[in-house]
Amino acid sequence: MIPEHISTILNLKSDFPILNQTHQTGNPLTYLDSAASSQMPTIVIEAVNDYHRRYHANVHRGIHQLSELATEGYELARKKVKGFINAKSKREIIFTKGTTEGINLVAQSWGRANLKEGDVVLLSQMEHHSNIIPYQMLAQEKGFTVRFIPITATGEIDLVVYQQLLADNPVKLVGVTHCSNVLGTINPITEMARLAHEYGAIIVVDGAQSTPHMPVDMQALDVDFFAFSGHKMCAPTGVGVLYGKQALLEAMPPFLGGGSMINEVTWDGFTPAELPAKFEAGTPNIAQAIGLGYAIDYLQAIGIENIHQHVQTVTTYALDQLRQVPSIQIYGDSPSRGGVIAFTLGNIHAHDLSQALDFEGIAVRSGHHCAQPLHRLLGVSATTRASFYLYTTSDDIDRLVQALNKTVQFFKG
Ligand code: 7TS
Repeated sequence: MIPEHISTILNLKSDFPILNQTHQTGNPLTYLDSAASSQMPTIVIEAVNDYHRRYHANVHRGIHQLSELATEGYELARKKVKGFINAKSKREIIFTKGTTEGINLVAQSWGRANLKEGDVVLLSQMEHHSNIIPYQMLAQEKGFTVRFIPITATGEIDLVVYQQLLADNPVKLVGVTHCSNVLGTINPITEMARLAHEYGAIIVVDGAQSTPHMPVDMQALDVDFFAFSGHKMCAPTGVGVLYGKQALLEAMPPFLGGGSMINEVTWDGFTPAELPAKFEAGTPNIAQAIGLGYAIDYLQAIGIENIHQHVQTVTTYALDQLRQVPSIQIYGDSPSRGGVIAFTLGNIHAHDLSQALDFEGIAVRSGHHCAQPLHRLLGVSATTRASFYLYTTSDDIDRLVQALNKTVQFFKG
């Protein structure tokens, strides 16, 4: 069972209005799809509403009261992000639409300026499509090679082979996820960054699944770029962050062109604005960024270490319980793992399984989870994934396990 003190610290369902409703089946809603999108606490929903009701206006443009309030709110959110990830400066915090846009920004800006034929971009076999395709797209144009670091039988990055690949190839960029959205593996980023730098490469980290769950400290990790999404950490969709070391961002060309990202424009050309405006062309997602700031307040009030501990405990409990379900196969067995568990159940198709779970009021995700090459490597076309967050309780896990047992019986009969 989950130790009493943990479930008492994080008994947070009442903060999340969406979780306090009944599923159309009449069962309680059991939300186990937080790795896709987490839910928002009242404080975030209210903050976004408050912006819409009281100070909706464009930022960095007007000298009227509403615009100034909106600018203050937006820039305060940037300050909160800076503190949350321990960046050195607010200039290193670029608001994006999400992780996908952040990685595309790095590929299209840093990559376009620095990668050429003969170079190697080194990714891992457990990457989400958003950390593969931006480099494949650019490679088609520039002629560099994309290689993949293999993973071990337990679903971990093979550090020996990683070092070998760095030594044997002209690697310019390492792109790796901090936490796999399928296997749950938490990768040793500090060590990987140290090795990348030793061999003269930069490292770009996909923090979509780690930032909501554990302390991410840019100084301790010493990574060059780090991207994450608001909607997986109690904030709305449509906002994310790209952190980049200031010197790198300063040397990079803009990604998108338009309003706000310039110093001066003439018929003949333009000069880009200072950071971070250089990378924030057009009207940003203001309400969403303000919501992200409040989500950070909420996570910090609970304590990111407490959240990490809670999710670890829930995940360990879930693994113990799930392993007892007949014919289950769980993918990923790293001792260092986050709150996602992907599995198959005999030869029941993943989509049928999630449909059966939905009939019980349980929300999980089925499919390849935007990691098709990884699924091919695992020898399956689809898995079912349960994922947990700060509001997940042992009751949620018990309902999942009960429903899985029922499904096994149903398909047997
Ligand atoms: N990287 C990882 C590791 C992810 O899990 C996701 C989203 C992304 C990048 C992309 O984030 P976005 O906010 O730009 O879309 N992953 C998932 C998932 O696992 N299920 O739905 C979305």
